[in-house]
Amino acid sequence: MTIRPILIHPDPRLKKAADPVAEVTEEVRTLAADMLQTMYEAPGIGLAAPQVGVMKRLLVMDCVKEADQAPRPMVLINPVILWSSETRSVYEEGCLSIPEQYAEVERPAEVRVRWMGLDGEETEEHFSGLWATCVQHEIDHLDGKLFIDYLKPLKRQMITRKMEKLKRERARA
Ligand code: K2U
Ligand code: ZN
Repeated sequence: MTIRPILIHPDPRLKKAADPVAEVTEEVRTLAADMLQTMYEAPGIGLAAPQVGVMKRLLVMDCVKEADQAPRPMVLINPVILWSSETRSVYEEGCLSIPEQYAEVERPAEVRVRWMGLDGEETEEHFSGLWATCVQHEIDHLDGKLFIDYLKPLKRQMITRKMEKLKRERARA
């Protein structure tokens, strides 16, 4: 397994829609394992393939936060949101591609998602709470959408400028 570098906004690959995964190959399995390792190391609770520069509709997440609970690593391939609740919830979101920037984002509080697992089987699950927020944040990544796209233009521009400065500094280092 390899920790893969996470792309930082602005980057054209973070704004493109990713392509469906046709079949679960050895390469897809390796990607999923690398993404989980990269996510835990960040640390994060979710990660989408475009964030490591791979334009495939694959995301990983593990929103178990209690240290005394067993982790629940999940790999979702070609995920589709089948249903979203009317009720909405607000969460202060962050993003591993937009480090150290946080802002409140409102999303449907519960979603029903269908996806293909690494075993090639279709599965459906109802998510609520932080899992619902996270899976919607990750599926947005597969569609080239970032949480800052939900913010007012001035706030979004401010964050983008900070990331451009960060990238200039990292390039010099
Ligand atoms: O996709 C990503 O960049 C990882 C995101 C996933 C996420 C963002 C907002 C809300 C839920 C999930 C995070 O940066 S992972 C870091 C993190 C950890 C705990 C709570 C919020 C964010
Ligand atoms: Zn993100």
